Amino acid sequence: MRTTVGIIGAGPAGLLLARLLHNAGIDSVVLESRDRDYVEQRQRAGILEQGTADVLRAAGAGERMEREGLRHDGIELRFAKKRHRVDFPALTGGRSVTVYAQTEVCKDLIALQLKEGGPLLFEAEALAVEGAEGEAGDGPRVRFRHGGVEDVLECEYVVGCDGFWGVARQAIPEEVTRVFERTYPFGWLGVLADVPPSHDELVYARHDRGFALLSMRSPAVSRLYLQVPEGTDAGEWSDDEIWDELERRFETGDEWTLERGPITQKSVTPMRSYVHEPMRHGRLFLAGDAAHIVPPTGAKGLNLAVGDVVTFARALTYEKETGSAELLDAYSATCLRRVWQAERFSYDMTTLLHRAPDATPFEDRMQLARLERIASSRAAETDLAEGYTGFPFG
Ligand code: RFL
Ligand code: PHB
Repeated sequence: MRTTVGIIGAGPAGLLLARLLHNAGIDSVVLESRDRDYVEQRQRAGILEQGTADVLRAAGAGERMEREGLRHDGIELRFAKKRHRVDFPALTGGRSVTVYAQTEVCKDLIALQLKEGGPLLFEAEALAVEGAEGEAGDGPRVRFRHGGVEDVLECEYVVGCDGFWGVARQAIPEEVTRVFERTYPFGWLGVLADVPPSHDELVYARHDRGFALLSMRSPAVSRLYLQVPEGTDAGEWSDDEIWDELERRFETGDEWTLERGPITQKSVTPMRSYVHEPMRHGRLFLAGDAAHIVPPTGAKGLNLAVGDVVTFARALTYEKETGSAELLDAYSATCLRRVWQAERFSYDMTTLLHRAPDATPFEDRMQLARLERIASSRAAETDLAEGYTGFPFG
């Protein structure tokens, strides 16, 4: 098999990249290790930055998002029983975000790819990327296994969109790699519940017992998260215990109440910050979670993946049109500027709202002071709103 761009992974990064390249007249093959159902059902992100929604629309993949996505003009911060709304359009010159689940983005992109794009192979596991440093013609290659048979995909370029546990990154020699990493001593217990969300915007709550988040998948389905100790097993929590704890952490001084409903899914996500530099080695490029991870508190992961593949598609289109590799050569540096801003934002949001197991009373007061600052200073609030609605693509 031979193609211009070999794409490993059919998460949002790989699927959107295939779509962008197709629209630019560049062929690609997508290899995905899991089956279609798994990829379409995996519960993850829920918030699209305005720039991400614009990209999906421009790529011809925004039709259902337009109909079913929910435009959100703000979030609520909850702390010390108080509620503070951050008004995005007022603070950012009109920007907002869209609540539209990653599962739905993937479903839409898969349907388009199968209808009019290049090959998308499910249950095709990439085993290794070889020859990344070679010239076109003698590299790079992806060795993969599909239907029990090993095969080779010959490419001009390979883009590793294979997430944090993928194989693409391993093809970059250690001598040229720098890894920046931080883990957190807590995770998120996430639940999906068949009950209308108890607030019409997302609620981020800081509480002495730990962080809680109220989000949603639709007007009828709530998505809720609780900070739990690192290593917690979701099975340790009964449904009643989850609702009781959510209720405590979302407490307010007014009449607000949390509606309960049947919990249909429960899982724990660990939290990590991670950046792999550089994001390119020869003809191998990394995009999305394959290159960087953020803790989910700022809702940045999916949006960063979109920024990377937009940058790559533009750079390759430029090379095809002009013969100049200038933008491809700038790929890693261009993406990393935005990546580090999102890392900073996600780190700030995480440390602002979570209670570390060894937090001191001084640190508790610092968190409350930071929150009070956001609630009382337009400058501090604008900084949050700009970060949340998204940093510009490079
Ligand atoms: P993905 O989605 O992990 O996709 C990688 C794909 O590669 C496949 N793969 C391979 N295929 C072939 N051969 C191999 N050897 C392979 N190895 C792996 C995998 O099966 C998979 O299909 O990475 P991608 O495309 O970079 O997308 C990144 C996003 O999925 C991720 O950043 C977000 O989900 C993070 N995230 C959030 N991001 C947001 O922007 N907003 C949010 O609100 C948000 N909330 C979240 C989140 C992530 C969460 N979890 C579970 C980590 C909430 C949670 C709870
Ligand atoms: C979600 O709806 O899954 C979600 C929303 C906001 C976040 C993280 C996750 O910050």
